[in-house]
Amino acid sequence: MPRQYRADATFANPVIPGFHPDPSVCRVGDDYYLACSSFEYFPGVPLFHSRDLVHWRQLGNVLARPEQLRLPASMPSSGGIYAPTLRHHDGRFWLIVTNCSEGGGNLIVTATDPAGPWSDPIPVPGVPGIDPDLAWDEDGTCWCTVAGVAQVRVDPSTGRTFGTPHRLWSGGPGAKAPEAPHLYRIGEYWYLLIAEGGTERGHGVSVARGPSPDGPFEPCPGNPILTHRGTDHPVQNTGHGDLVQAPDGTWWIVFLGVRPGGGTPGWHVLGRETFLAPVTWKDDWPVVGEVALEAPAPGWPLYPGPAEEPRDDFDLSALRPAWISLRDRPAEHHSTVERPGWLTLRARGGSLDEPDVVFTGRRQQHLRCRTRTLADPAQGRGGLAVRLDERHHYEIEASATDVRVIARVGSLRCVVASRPLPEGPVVLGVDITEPPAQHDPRTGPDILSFGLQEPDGTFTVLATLDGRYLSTEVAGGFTGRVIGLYAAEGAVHFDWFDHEPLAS
Ligand code: 6LW
Repeated sequence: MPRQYRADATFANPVIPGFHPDPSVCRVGDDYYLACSSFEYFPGVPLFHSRDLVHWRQLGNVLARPEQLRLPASMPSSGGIYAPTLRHHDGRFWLIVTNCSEGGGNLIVTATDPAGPWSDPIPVPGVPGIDPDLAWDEDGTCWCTVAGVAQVRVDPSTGRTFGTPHRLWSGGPGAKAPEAPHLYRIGEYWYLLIAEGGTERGHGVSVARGPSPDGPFEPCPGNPILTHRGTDHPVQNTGHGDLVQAPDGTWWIVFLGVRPGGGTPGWHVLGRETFLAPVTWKDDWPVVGEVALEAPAPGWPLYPGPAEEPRDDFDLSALRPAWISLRDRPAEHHSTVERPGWLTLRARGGSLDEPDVVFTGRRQQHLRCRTRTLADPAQGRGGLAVRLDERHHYEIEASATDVRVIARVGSLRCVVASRPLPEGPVVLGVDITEPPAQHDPRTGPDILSFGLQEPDGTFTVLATLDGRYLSTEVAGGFTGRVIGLYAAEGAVHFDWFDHEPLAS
């Protein structure tokens, strides 16, 4: 049931929290669909649905079959799948995306139902570079525009390109990394929206317009139309946007941003998240409204968001769409049917330091949260991990004989605590909380307390670790934290996984 709109209603940003960068959005009737980057994780390209641009529910993942997405085992983190563009044209959904791993390149997939199945990929070898966009003109010609910014005509049903890519307007003088182009016909003009300044603190969105899809383009005098560079706004790195019009005629932009925490220089740990801001028009140029963590709601009814179940009981024959694994998910290593009601992870050798460890998890979506899992390590060794990449992760690991907390930061790896394990399955956990208040500009963004549940139900913390080392500012790259389960040796069974936000 739609809720009534109230004049004082607000919505919370980010609208899709956690590592969900490079959002691309389209609307079909009253329904919005949005896709994001997924990098080294499988399945790739999470796809969301909304009725109000504010509440999003994940419908599935676009690249969900091994035939659609093969990521090499040796590929380091932050390789893989970058920056999709999602469009609806001629009764079909079209998604173009770059696989940055070896042998990858740009590819197009299509579907009539965005929940899938999506087609096998159509390679587009004539389009070099990242951040491809698709736009159709009135004659049905399809234009593909990529970072740089360059453009070439393409037949999206075959991947064939016509001619060689030619350069278009590429942002303001001196700004680095013109990327994330999106091309739209709006009223009289063709608009070319791009990101510039790099995906870090200098990030922004700029726009130009012209008479036809290939220009010539004149830049907006108000560029950048969105940036938080040089401000103390709690949302930083704002850029990589995509415009969408609501059925009531209002305009909106989805874009990525980060929420740095702690002292200076600030560390963001959830990766780049998806935010929403209103857009108005002045002299036929888009003007982006305020980006607020608690923003005035749009003037239409807000729909109730999807109910967040704190517990996943692993009671389905497959993992739910929010679960992502590293590079692939072969059934012999990940199963919810081998021991029904449990997730069985079977190691293929290696620890979380390896790029292809058997690990499956969910993006950390709350700045403060609690996670627990019931693990049975009788036949192996594994546990609960908070992973930024293969060189930056903390975990609590159980074997048949002991439990230990391990920290890996850069090239340092260390067992920071250990304890013998009494017999039987064990509840492992991590609480991610506020660091103790100190007048110290070096205070980190959060602390992670790893421990286990005693037979009497109390939780014993074995080690508390500084969260800054699992941040993008320390680790580098394009992803964010993923909290999940892994097997380093043999088979480890997990009965359930509880994950819930904690009040700040
Ligand atoms: C993406 C580029 C960017 O391809 O980061 O912020 C890159 N923008 O447009 C990876 O997400």
